[in-house]
Amino acid sequence: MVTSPSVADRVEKKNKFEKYKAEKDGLAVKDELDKFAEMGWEALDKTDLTGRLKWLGVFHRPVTPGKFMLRLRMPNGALSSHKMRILAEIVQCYGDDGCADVTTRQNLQLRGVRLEDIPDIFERFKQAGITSIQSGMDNVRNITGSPVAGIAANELIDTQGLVRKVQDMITNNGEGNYDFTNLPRKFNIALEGSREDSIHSEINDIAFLPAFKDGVEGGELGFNVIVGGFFSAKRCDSAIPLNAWVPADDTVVEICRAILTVFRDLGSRGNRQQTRLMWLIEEMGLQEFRAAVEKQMGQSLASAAPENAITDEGKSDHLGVHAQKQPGLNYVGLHIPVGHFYADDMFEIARLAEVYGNGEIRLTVEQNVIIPNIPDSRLEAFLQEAPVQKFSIDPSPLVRRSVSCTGSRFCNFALIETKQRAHALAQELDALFEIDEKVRLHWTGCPNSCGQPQVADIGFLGTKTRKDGKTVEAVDIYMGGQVGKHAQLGERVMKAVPCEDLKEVVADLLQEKFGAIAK
Ligand code: SRM
Ligand code: SF4
Repeated sequence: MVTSPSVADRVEKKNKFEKYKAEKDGLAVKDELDKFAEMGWEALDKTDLTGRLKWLGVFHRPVTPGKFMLRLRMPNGALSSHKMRILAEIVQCYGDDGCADVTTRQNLQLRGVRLEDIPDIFERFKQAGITSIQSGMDNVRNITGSPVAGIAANELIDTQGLVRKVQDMITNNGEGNYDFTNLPRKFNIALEGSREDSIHSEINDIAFLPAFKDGVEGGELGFNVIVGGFFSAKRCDSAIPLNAWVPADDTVVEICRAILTVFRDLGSRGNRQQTRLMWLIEEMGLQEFRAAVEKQMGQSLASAAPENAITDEGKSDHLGVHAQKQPGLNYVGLHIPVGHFYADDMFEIARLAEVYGNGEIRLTVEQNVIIPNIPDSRLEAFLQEAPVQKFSIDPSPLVRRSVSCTGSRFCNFALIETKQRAHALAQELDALFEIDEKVRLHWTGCPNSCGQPQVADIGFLGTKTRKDGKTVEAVDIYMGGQVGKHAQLGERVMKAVPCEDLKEVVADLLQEKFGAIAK
């Protein structure tokens, strides 16, 4: 148990989530799944149904009663064609209800799932090495890493092994780990291994950015550690430097373990809006927090290399054909409109990965898919394939850069429909304008900001407003989000714009701020 002078005297009334976690740990429902499947969802204890099952990645969707979303874990957004096919088969069982989404944490969520099938699904997962454990509620979310780790020509550190090790430590190799199933709140970790910050690490609770020790180019490679980034309905913040450099070895796993332990033992469990890591860092002060992490690790940390020194400006979206660092091989990024697809699409992606690549598939935080390891000699044939026409490698500019959270179709927090609207608006505006600038559009259905509107050039955050005496769906508009070397969060520039007026409003913004020219 970690202690700290600055938070020792904290007096707080624990929030209601803490009460139910103390009664029964979320992970405990793992042993009750057969019973739950027999009982049926309507007979379940309400807290098990709406709360604890999320510890296993099983999310009841009140918007579609009796149907569940299954959130997986995909370290680095990597999976095999075999896994993709199993996931497609599961989705296919649910007919019109079955579909899937690539998430903003380069992960997959399956939809339409029935509770009675979960024990069988988990058995299949086990055989295939798929896990959904600890992917929701007060747990560490999917750990993100460059989607082109191990294959990018400009890579500095291949993060795949480390991301996997961090996940295995946190989840006990996918079996579930009671050490980290009762954190004060959700937690995000990201490891970037190239000069390009492809996973916008600054919005994570812990992120690792490549850095040469002491800033000496060509010296020992490791990571600078930044901490405390998060979005929430009441407050959004970029991560701040911990002033720590770690080598690219098991020290990464150990510092994650130490920070999680400090957070678990010292983090506030009072007002739920003030329980993310940043609040603890501020309460303790960065120096005391850093010292607590060192104490927990049993070693002192080296000072950070000059901040962000080797991170590039901006970032690519990985769409299109790219030569890999392995001579003669290419990766190809396919655009999945707002990340939404169906069983048939998933089967096709699995087939393409096997026929043209080596069966590997990667997912991006822009909600797209990458097929790596395609030989030069097979590229032409690959590009002629029907799914590559459907999931274009070079979509129109705004469609290409639209990202969206789930929205009201499946999410009960949503104040607006997002995915269809995001895609339709981008299509309409692409038809009207020539746009040279790379304008990234991010949509999110409520202030939780799952669609990250604050990292976008133009961000849309769902709300409601009154128009002509009626309540209508609307958005607050954010602008100025930057990713990469000069990462900064966008700011709200307009409030409660009715969605029905958006086409004109965004058309003006595109012309005034991004040089769009009417066709
Ligand atoms: Fe999220 C809750 C969807 C990324 C901040 N998020 C939810 C829930 C689970 C709410 C619910 O139970 O319905 C949403 C499930 C809807 C559904 O059916 O899909 C949901 N969040 C998503 C996804 C699927 C959006 C997407 O379409 O891609 C993303 C899943 C990522 C994953 O694979 O694990 C997703 N959520 C994010 C991100 C972005 C990120 O991580 O880069 C954020 C902001 C970053 C952060 O967390 O600091 C985010 N989600 C939240 C929050 C606000 C957290 C807070 O501290 O207040 C909530 C609400 C909560 O936790 O109380 C939330
Ligand atoms: Fe749901 Fe809101 Fe997250 Fe969108 S931002 S998925 S509406 S919780």
